[in-house]
Amino acid sequence: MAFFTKLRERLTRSSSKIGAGLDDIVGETAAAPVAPAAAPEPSGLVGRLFGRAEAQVEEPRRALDDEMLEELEDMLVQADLGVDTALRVTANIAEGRMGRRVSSTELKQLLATEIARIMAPVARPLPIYPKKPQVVLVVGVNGAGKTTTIGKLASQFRAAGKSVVIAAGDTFRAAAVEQLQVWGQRAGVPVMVAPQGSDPASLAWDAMVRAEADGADLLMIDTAGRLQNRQDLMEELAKIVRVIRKKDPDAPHNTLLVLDATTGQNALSQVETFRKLANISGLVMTKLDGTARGGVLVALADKFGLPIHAIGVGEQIDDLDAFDADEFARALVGL
Ligand SMILES: Nc1nc2c(ncn2[C@@H]2O[C@H](COP(=O)(O)OP(=O)(O)OP(=O)(O)O)[C@@H](O)[C@H]2O)c(=O)[nH]1
Ligand SMILES: [Mg+2]
Repeated sequence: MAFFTKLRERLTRSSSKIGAGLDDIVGETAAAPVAPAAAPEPSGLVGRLFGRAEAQVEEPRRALDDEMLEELEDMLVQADLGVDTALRVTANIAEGRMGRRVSSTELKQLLATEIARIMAPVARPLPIYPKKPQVVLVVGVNGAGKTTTIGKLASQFRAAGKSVVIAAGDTFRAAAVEQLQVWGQRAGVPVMVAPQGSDPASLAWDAMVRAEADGADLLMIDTAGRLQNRQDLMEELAKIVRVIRKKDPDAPHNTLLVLDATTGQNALSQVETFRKLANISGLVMTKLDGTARGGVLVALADKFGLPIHAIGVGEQIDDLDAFDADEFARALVGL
């Protein structure tokens, strides 16, 4: 679980927004002891001397009342959970606890429990089917992290003993093809390319033929980044799907929408648009490192219930892993 240690470090480093917000609400001051999230229990003489002294410092408490709930709600909206989700989470925390004096740590634990409850049903790894090749189409707006995610996924599938073929369906930009070839080399996976400006649907067809002939387990198709308002690009995507269905009526078996966590609430409208266009089967959220906007994942889970297959926490090949609801919830609230 080394990965999730990294997630926690990166999320708490960059997006302890909610944790700090809760501390503020309860009224903790800078004078209170702040232990690093993953610090081991103090041990030995120094620990006995100082550990105990610190443990005796009482955490500030505040009675749960309407005013405090409103502050909590506002803070959660600010943290990108969205109004509906923030309201419901706050109501659940309040239930049966009005008037009770809570500490910031208790509030973080309550919030983590609520968030984990929302996230648990969507924490599902990319399903692997016996079908060969399993076709994974990867879509999203410009710069979301599609190509990087394909590189990372291909590498992990390779490591798990699967044979993978990648199709560089972004025939728009020469640099995109080169970028994918670099990832293919790193992952040890063949990358099918087509001349710049050629029809990505015909590349997708060729890639289907090749993946079938090779007996590949997985075919991952990269696509050009498309803004929601570019009708021509959206039609191009529909054509890719039509063409691969001529080879396999069940394909693509997975259509992954890659979302950039730093876009915050905009991720919600991206899901809505892409869902109309393609049968989105799951999400990958990238760039959870270095953003204070991880809260949008909670809003997405609550609103759409689409599986979150993986999250990206960096630019390196191993900076992607399965999504774990409890770990995420704890990291997000700064526990
Ligand atoms: N910090 C961080 N950067 C990431 C992550 N995933 C992708 N990136 C970076 O985001 C930038 C865009 O990633 P790409 O994979 O090229 O995105 P894309 O969706 O293929 O972009 P287009 O093909 O232009 O639409 C690159 O600089 C990546 O290194 C992540 O999880 N964390
Ligand atoms: Mg790309």
